Amino acid sequence: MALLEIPGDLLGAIVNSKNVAALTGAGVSAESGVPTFRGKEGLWRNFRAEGFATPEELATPEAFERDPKLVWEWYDWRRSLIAPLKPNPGHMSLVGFEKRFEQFTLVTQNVDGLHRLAGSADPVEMHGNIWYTRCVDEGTVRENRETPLPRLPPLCPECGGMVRPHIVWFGESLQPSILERAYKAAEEAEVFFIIGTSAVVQPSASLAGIAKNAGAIVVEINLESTPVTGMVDLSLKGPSGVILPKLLKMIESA
Ligand code: BV8
Repeated sequence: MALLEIPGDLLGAIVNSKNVAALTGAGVSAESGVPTFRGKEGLWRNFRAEGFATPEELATPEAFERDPKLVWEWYDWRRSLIAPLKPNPGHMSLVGFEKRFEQFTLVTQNVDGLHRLAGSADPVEMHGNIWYTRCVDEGTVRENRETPLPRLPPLCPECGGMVRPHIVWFGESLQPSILERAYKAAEEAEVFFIIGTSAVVQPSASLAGIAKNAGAIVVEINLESTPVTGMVDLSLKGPSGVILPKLLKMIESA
């Protein structure tokens, strides 16, 4: 297969790295059929919810407070959409990275669970996981893969109270332990990959800059340029499901 245009010295540095990290966004799941957020056929556009100017407003605690059933309808719709989908070669290649590099940390903004399904051992799920619910009163987190959900909003099997998606909404802080793992990975990486993300959501988008400032080689894989493209050492334009397998092959055969 035709390989990628990577300067020899950069490829050498990647091959010889011991500590590598990657941040993924919705673009990595796009080739599995999961709609991205901000693309033309993005999730934000395709869910018409009266009373909400943009679906992005749905991903907030205020929306849930105001209309938990509507917010759950959006998540139930997305869960049913994602349930039959499978990891793509991009997800599988990142499992290959995990096996190839001595220390590899996968940080993801994606909530679809496809990295785990592909076999990634312990992805840092910055924004939570759509297959988990959290009891609003007790805080208990449970896995729930029912699609469609029998009742909206679903109730806690323990206390009968309401449960919410175990997802980080806009305006909500990320779990400190999750943030710590992500910052540590960015600070310690010799090579930091930023793959399939529009790099606009904080604090995830700041990880590439943290890695760069700590001396890492930063590599972006995306269909288009993003706010971080200007500062990366290498920008590989194209679908991650095509580029990542080629990159892994080059690294393994170097
Ligand atoms: C927080 C959950 C502290 C819902 C999501 C500075 C500091 C702190 C906060 C902020 C700040 N500035 C702004 C904020 C507020 C906010 C924020 O970042 N707003 C943005 C919009 C400006 N951040 C927060 O609120 C965060 N909380 O910081 O806590 C705090 C506390 C209180 C008050 C203030 C601060 C919480 C952020 C979490 C939000 N939750 N989702 C849900 O998912 O159901 S974010 C949402 O966007 C998704 O989770 C998604 O993961 C994330 C990022 O989107 P992408 O993954 O990048 O997807 P997108 O569609 O945008 O782009 C796809 C990309 O892939 C494109 O570039 C495309 O070209 C590319 N692509 C497509 N196909 C392919 C491909 N690439 C390769 N191959 C392909 N085949």
